[in-house]
Amino acid sequence: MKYILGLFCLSLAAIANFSSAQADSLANATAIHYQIIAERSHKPSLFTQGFLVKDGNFYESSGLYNKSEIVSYPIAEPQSTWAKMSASFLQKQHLPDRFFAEGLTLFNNKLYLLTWQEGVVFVYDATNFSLIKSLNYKGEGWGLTSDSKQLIRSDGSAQLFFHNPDTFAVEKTINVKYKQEAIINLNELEYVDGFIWANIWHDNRIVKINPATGDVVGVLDFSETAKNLKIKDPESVLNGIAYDADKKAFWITGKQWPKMFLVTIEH
Ligand SMILES: [Ca+2]
Repeated sequence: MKYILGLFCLSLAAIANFSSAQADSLANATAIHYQIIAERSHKPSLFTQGFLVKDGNFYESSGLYNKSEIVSYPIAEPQSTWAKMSASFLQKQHLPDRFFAEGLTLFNNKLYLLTWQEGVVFVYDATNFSLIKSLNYKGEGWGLTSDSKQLIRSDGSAQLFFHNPDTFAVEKTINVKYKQEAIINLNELEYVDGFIWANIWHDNRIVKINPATGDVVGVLDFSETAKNLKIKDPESVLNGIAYDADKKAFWITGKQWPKMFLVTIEH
């Protein structure tokens, strides 16, 4: 028992060292300065996996087996509190119980939804959330975004996969790094003005990535705001970056977070 406990402690220490090694490798990256200009409620039952904005509405996917769904709702804060927010979902679609919803993106008025380990991407009509088709892929699904030509997927590693939107075949991959050190655990994604933004799983930082090289060009540290939420569940991590083109700002939230924040980048 002692031996097993020792091994357990050792592996915990290894994990801690590994993540602090990554923390250190990003510590010297250029800090992205930002300002929180607004906040609003976020429904804490949503285990946020994909998050985006289009034409005044949020589109969000929520994970976990038996509970996975995609929803849309207006950016304008409802008069009622989040507790009544389910009434104000514009559209909602549940997944079959055996699928764990992951990253979500919009391409040609279609919503593409990854699944975690099921190897299936679902394609929905963005207007009414009806299922158009499903496609298969190999590997895990974590985050998803689009540069208007290809769909870009993360799988929890330092690699990003560029998929053909019609066939979902992988056409290109890049390795995300800062000064040659791999940046792993890339999760929710957002493509904005020629750069990919990715939040790091179990970390409160968001990296800005050059999609041509995979180089991290800046780091946005959201730790202070995340810690102020005083969330108890260790899995309720920051996960959700949605660019609001009208406001030229990012909405940032997390899994089961009670709030989301509107953030402008200072140049
Ligand atoms: Ca996103």
